Amino acid sequence: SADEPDGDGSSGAFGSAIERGEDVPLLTGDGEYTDDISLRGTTHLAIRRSDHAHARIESIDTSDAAAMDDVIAVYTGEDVVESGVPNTIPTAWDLPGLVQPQYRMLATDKVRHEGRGIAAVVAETPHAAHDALERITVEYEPLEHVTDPVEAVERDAPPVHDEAADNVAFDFELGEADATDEAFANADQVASVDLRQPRIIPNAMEPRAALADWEDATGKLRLWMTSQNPHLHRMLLSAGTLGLPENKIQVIAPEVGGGFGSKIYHYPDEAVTAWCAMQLGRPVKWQATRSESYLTDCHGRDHVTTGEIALDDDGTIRGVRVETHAGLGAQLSQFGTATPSYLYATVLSGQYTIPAIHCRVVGAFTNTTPVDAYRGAGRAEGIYVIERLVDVGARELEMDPAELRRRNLVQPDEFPYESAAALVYDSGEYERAMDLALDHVDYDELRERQRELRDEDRYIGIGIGNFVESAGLSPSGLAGDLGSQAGGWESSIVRFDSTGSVTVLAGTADQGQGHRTTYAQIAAEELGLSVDDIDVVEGDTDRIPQGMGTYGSRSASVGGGSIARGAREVREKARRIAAHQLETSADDLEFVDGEFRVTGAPDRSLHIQTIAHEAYLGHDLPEGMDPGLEETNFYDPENFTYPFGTHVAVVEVDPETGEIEIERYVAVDDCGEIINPMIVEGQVHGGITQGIGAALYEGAAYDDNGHLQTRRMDEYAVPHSTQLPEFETDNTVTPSPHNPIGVKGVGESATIAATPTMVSAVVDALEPFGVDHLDMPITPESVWRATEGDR
Ligand code: MCN
Repeated sequence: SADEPDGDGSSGAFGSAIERGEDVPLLTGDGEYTDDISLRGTTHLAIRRSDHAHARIESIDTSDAAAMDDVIAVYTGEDVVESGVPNTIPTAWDLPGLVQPQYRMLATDKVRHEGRGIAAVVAETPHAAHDALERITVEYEPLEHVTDPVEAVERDAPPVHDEAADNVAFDFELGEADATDEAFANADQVASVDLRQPRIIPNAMEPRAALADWEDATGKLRLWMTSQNPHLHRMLLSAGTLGLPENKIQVIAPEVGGGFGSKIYHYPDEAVTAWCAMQLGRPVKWQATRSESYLTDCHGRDHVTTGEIALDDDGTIRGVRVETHAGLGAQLSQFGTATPSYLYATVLSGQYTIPAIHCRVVGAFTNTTPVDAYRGAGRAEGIYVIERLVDVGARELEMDPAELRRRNLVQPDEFPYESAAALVYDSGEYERAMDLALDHVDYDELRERQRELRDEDRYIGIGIGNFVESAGLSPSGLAGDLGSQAGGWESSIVRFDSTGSVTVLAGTADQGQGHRTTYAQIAAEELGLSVDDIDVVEGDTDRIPQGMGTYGSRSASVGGGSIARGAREVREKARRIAAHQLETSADDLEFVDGEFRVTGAPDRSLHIQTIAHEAYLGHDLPEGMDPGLEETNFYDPENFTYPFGTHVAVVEVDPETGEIEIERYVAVDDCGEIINPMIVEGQVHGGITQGIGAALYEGAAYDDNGHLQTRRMDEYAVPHSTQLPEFETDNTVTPSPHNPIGVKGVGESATIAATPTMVSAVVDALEPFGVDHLDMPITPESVWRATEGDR
């Protein structure tokens, strides 16, 4: 069950807005990223990519490129095949009936999306490698292509893979179809919405990069890379791609400049980098250009959906029915199957008691960049659908959208709450968070002001976004039952050294989230120390034997849970040593300020750091106790955590120009116990920004030839700081019973909340124009067109 962090609390570390220790090197240019690392004799890799969306490769002539100065080697997909390595980029999540086409490091027979790697040039300098790319001659036979997930599964669409003539990778269903049909038949009203969630391109500050070093004498590969999960990369590289045992691969993630999901995946490019190093016996470095990132980083979302909601006249939601076509891109990325299926369909109940839910998802191959998890992954898409449905339902019933939400919220005494979409929510006080958010904007007064302004032809809109998300996928057994090839556990080592300092080694891998600070806070709290006594190490598979990594907002709950458990074990061992040396029983010791004190005789005490020294001397330990003071912990939580909250946006929309101004943005989040309120607020700020980006600006576009049109920063619009309001944030705290420190994730919450909130606000502003829904991104042009007839 949930307990408070169970140090004595005197350290005060847990819950404090401690400044991020990692920021000084990051902000002063001392952070070491993959591209900053150079080994003696490093060579440089550039990858020739397909400029066709779909084509048969007739021939590749590399001779001119190979003859260029400073070019060391040019390889094609055939060379990789001939090398005899397994050469598979594996899928990491199976689904019933899933079609898994071959996915090699470099294409051999066909290219199936623009940007697909065809050939690799290794040269003495990056420039020489890039120049040589242009001297490779590729002859193609262009083939028909398809980029839209609905068109892809239509009868006459060209097949992306021979194995899936209908382009259907999977056809997934969740919930009870018959019960849902019955709920719809018996309901007073039905409202529906057709919507698209466009492709999002991740835009991490640091594009992907890899540096590989092969040591022939030991047969060991060292690979520095921009990874959110080095151990997972080690595992997939090992068996799937290179055929090396795991103990012959060291994956190191140095500083990683943002990921947002895109650096979870095992891409062909890093594998090619490693393979080239193995061929040449020289270090090989690959650094993606920004355009390469747009073309090859996994994209997010790409859903086309019809949603329906069945309601009674009093506002009771009876059922929800959803059918989605999810674009998967040309190849299955590792979790590209899980994201639009389990992670999506299971949150369709949102914060509401909905007795009947049915969802069908058709996963479609298209001639586009592979799609996988992007911040909010699946949960963002699902919450968007349910929140849009609640809004259109409220319109249908002519009921205030806050009121309709309130009437259906899961109540605090209903937890654990099992939804009709197969999740068991851990804990929550949804109405309290919603009320707090509405109070922040003076909701009733604001509605009044909205009515008054409409008389002056001014249109403000109030958007409400209620969300609940499944964060920290676990336990491993459940994940495995559903098809995951990864575990839901996390691992850590808590190690005192003989001077009394502590090193925490964690299997997660930060890309900006602040783990070095928050993990130190957890350990400091449990051990009665200051955060300055704690060093946190992540991102090196040789130093940290096992781990699953950072994604799905799991690090605080699963990684942090593991650290807390490890620290408690260490503390208990220290207690036994203290009891022995103080000649008392362990039960007679209290732990205050890092000291074990004999109850009633506080002058008889030993500090845990002194005990650490003793533990490594080993001179005077209890009978049978091994020396040392460290603990390796594997922690597999009993379930997900379920962060939740309500966001409210107030916008003013000018129907004449289509311009949207965000007046206010209020976010009330509940992520359980808060380790560091400043870091949590930072996560919320970043998340809102990305949600607003998706709602108003972002979206990948393909032209009629299947070429990505949004392939540069001036073509793909992310929000600028000047386009954002001051965010107003607040929290409620409902501890999760699913981990030892009562935390819930927060890394994705605000991204999940912000898209429905923003769309709700703009659509609310345009109610007088009869606008029920607008697809993202809602641009001035789309507003202008939607209001055209009524201006
Ligand atoms: N935290 C806290 N108290 C809580 C919950 C979390 O203080 N109750 C802290 C954590 O200790 C951690 C941070 O908040 O420092 C985020 O924790 P968590 O929600 O566990 O998420 P992860 O650390 O697992 O990070 C993953 C999540 C995801 S899935 C995406 S996508 C995302 C995100 O984090 N990508 C990010 N935030 C990002 N932030 C940055 N800077 N860069 C990214 O690429």
